[in-house]
Amino acid sequence: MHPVAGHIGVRVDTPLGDVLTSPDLADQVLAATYEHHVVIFPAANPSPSEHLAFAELFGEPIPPEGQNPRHPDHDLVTVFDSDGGYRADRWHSDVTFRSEVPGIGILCMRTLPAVGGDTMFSNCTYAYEQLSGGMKKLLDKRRAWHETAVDATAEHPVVIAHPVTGEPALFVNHIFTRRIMNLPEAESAAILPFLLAHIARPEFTYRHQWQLGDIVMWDNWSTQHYALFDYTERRTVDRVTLRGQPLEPHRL
Ligand SMILES: O=C(O)CCC(=O)C(=O)O
Ligand SMILES: [Fe+2]
Repeated sequence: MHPVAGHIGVRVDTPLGDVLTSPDLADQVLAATYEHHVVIFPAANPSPSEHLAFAELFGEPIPPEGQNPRHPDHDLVTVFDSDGGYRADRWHSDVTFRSEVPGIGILCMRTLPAVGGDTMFSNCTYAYEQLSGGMKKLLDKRRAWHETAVDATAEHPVVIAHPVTGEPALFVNHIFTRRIMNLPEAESAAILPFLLAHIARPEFTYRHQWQLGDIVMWDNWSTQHYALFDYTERRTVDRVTLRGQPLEPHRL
């Protein structure tokens, strides 16, 4: 495994087919996902069935949210197509507007613009670690309200304890988090933008420049991502998302 940035991400050169047939390798990939937050298989180029089979090594794929288009042959594969107006160019974790937050996301690059269309990932465990003791104290026991345009809502701790590693992670994001509920509104309005800017600090991130067929797998509890919209040609990615669970607070 080769680190791709100082604080997040590893590249794996083992062929995806080997992982599909070796439970030991699959265990190592899952452990790497929790340790390094993002795992990349360059130009793996799986068929949609292989993409799904790879995801099933690590958990239970869940159907796309109602508003998202599905693969014509595979109900559990979401297709994000720039021609359909799809963009995700703000920092977020996926589906935080549900109380059960998906644990892992696995993307495959299918149609690549000649330039642009990178995706950035940020390590929200490291981002939390880098806050001052005073700020950590202020965030202790805080809860935040998450919402989508289509009116799905959920409440989560501002700092979660990762369900597998137990590590703390900052868990507020630009797309879905509306406010910190148990702070006066003016204080929430001051603190939340700071936290969102903090998570986006370049030192906490890895920027993936895609090749066709790349697989990128991320821990959706400890990271956020941002798909740059800086291209004009068509871009499509397939995503499989794994079932998660409600998130518990980190305790100082
Ligand atoms: O298009 C991308 O690179 C990432 C899109 C995204 O936000 C996602 O797949 O969850
Ligand atoms: Fe996303």
